[in-house]
Amino acid sequence: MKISRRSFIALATTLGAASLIKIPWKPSEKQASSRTEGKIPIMCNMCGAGCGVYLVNRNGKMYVEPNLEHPQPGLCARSAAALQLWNHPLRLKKPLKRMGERGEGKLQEIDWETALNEISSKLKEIISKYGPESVVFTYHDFYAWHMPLIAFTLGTPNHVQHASCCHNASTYARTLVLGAGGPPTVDPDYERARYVIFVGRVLNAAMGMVQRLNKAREAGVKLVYVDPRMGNAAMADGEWVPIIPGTDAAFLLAMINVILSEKLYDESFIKKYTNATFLIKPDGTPLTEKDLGREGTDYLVYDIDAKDFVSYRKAKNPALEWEGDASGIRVKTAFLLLKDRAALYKPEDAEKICGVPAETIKRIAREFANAKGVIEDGWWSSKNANDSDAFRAALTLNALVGSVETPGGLYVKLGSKFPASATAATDKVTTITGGTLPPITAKRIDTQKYPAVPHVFDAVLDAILEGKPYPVKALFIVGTEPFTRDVNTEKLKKALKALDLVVVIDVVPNDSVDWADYVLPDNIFLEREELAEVKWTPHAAIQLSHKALDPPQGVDARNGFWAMMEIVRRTVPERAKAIGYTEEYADYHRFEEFEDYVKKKILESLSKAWNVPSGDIEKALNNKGFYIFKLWVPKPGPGTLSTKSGLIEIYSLKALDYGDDPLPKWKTPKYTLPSKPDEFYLVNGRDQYVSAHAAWTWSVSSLVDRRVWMNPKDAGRLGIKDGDIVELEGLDNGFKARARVKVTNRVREGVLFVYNRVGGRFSKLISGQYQVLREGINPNMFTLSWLEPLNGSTGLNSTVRVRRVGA
Ligand SMILES: Nc1nc2c(c(=O)[nH]1)N[C@H]1C(S)=C(S)[C@@H](COP(=O)(O)OP(=O)(O)OC[C@H]3O[C@@H](n4cnc5c(=O)[nH]c(N)nc54)[C@H](O)[C@@H]3O)O[C@H]1N2
Ligand SMILES: Nc1nc2c(c(=O)[nH]1)N[C@H]1C(S)=C(S)[C@@H](COP(=O)(O)OP(=O)(O)OC[C@H]3O[C@@H](n4cnc5c(=O)[nH]c(N)nc54)[C@H](O)[C@@H]3O)O[C@H]1N2
Ligand code: SF4
Ligand SMILES: [Mo]
Repeated sequence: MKISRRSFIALATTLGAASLIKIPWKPSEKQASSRTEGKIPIMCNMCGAGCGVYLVNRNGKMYVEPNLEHPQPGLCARSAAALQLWNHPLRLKKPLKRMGERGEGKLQEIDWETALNEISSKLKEIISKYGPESVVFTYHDFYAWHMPLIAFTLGTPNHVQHASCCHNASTYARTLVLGAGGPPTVDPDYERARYVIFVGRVLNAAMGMVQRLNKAREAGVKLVYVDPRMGNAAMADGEWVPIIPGTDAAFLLAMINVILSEKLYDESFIKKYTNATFLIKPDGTPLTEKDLGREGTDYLVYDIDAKDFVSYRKAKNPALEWEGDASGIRVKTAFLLLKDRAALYKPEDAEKICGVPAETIKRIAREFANAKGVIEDGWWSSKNANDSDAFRAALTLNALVGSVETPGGLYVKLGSKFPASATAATDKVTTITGGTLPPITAKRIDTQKYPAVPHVFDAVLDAILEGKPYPVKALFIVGTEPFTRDVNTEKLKKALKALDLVVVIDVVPNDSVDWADYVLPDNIFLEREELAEVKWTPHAAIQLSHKALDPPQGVDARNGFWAMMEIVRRTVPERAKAIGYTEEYADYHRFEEFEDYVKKKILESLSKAWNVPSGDIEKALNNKGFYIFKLWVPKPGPGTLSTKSGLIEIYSLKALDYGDDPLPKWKTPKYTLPSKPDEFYLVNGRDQYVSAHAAWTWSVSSLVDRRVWMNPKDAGRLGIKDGDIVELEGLDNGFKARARVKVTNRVREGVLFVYNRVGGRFSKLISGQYQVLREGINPNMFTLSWLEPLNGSTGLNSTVRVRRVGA
């Protein structure tokens, strides 16, 4: 009989108490034979970055250390605290079932069989009445790769991630300007960077970024942080530019103004790699060969040498600044249109919007252009529901100074060709297992309302509450926390109340546990194997996170992939069978055979795509935890991009298709702006040790500052002292909450700052010393459903009235 990896490891692990603990521990069978004893390669998941680390066992002590050879080595306080999450006193130990009303947090332990059977019988009922599309899975990093397989096998198109609250604004910008995708697809080449501007971005995650920047530091890189508050990195080195929240686009457009009017741009780069030379008609669309009665549909430019309109692919000397008549059509280059747009943002005018002195804007624009700098392309960008224009302007600036695919500019990541777990085409669904299913006819909910970028959860809430475009009756919340993730808490609560089934899969009691009908305890990343892409590297690489530990004693946690597949199988057995998932896997120990099969299929696909023997890849994954298929090297500029023209589109043709403005502009945020002396912007963000997962660990939880930051001038004016208790009242939703104040110069006047996700927790299951998580505020509770059209990016900043209530 084959000894399962799981049961083998189960013999070896017991409950410990801190991150440095003495416990009997052995690497598993497979691990012991293949690599250095006592060091297991892991993909850290203490935040979504997924860095390479090792779980080390030395002299009976366990700890996490970075895998320095890995293309994305991870080293940060949060990964170091991972073992405290593993043996957390509040870890969910058994499945739970709701006993009271939703929101009451009255839950009772039940066994796995009962939980899975009850959930699936409820699902059967819901599906028979409303169809499988009425079931929605919402999630973040955990099982993100698996989710299409799980959802499509059940028959629903609706797997809706967190992205509208995270990166949809910057992703929309990357799509329009570079034809790229989510945040890891583009990033600065930190190693060679000379001048980096971060807009609302903190060097919070390690991701090898800090190490790479260190090389640039030795060469004298300058770092600029545009942010209403000074994060730890800005305090450590660099220049802090305190800006008024929600005005980044105005600041960046003013930089464009300076660079264009002072001719600081890289003319040959722009001509060669961007569509600045395209001729634009009065209706905003580009002039094509067809417009001139010629054959073909290519976009036209004016060739100075040929003195004629020529396809942009063939022009030898295209004009950048040309305006005139093309067979009776008045045309103007995209570059001139950008100039016209930027003319609306003279530094002196932008200063009035963004609060940054005109002289500072000019200086930074000149420094940036002279150094051929890079502006980071944005990660968490759902701040003011107007942020996509800021990132469009940022990408335009990178293009103007020639910083795309060049040394020290932005890179466009090499894809690893990692296959999808399932793909839904119009004729059928194909899965990684080789199985097929009939097509899913229902359209996903979010993209019907927000067509440009998927994963807009607010559209799911609309469907739950309005039954449109069709009813949603069941929600799976998988490794994500809507209460600290999403906007509009009241709407969220109403929607959760209206559902027929709510299932939460997590490792600790997040707040939505109180609203769940069933809670399923998951494995943490140290307890499961995962094959994944290496995200934060320009190179094409994959990694294997090894299963290193079993859950501590007394914790009956199970792999969420198994739990979801079991629910699917029990609900739609025939569909599960069609993709190769059968009843035998109900035995948890046999499930790893299914996992191994999936892994084998992925490796086969990669081996074929890269023409590398599967065995070579597997050997490297077993020994070092990663495999690099291809290295990125800087070039003089980009190759063919996935934009409509294949060029960097400083004038976005895709935006025209969406009916959007082809050029960036600043728009006023949707929340009520502060206008009285006691009214403030409330902004939030992270720092190095702040994350949802780490906030649960004691070492981080006791470090985190749960106070509201206030500038000394504001505090003095309102008679508020450091440590006083204030009440904040949302200007738009009237929500009230109290917190202590930290008086600090690290936040701009008129702005308050808090860390997100570390305070204002409410689950009844939070007990003992972890009750500190209740202190402070949850900034999401002051927001309404402010969303950008097209991409659904939310506004997680808000505005509040402040009142001192005590010392
Ligand atoms: N430590 C840690 N690291 C993480 C994570 C984590 O939870 N913790 N999560 C990961 C994830 S999912 C993401 S998306 C990334 C996010 O990483 P980042 O994109 O760097 O986001 P934050 O770290 O939240 O920093 C946001 C900054 O924006 C500022 N800000 C707020 N409003 C505005 C505004 O209107 N304009 C400007 N210019 N600035 C503003 C805030 O003050 C804050 O300093 O981090 C990843 N890494
Ligand atoms: N106000 C405000 N709101 C924000 C942000 C902000 O900066 N400010 N940031 C936004 C961004 S960028 C993002 S990405 C989202 C993130 O929002 P979420 O997706 O909610 O955040 P995560 O940090 O990924 O944590 C999610 C949950 O995963 C659980 N968890 C940890 N390990 C495991 C595991 O192994 N398995 C399972 N099943 N669960 C596990 C944690 O207990 C936690 O409840 O929030 C967004 N919302
Ligand atoms: S940044 Fe830190 S917490 Fe996030 S994955 Fe990397 S090592 Fe882990
Ligand atoms: Mo995020």
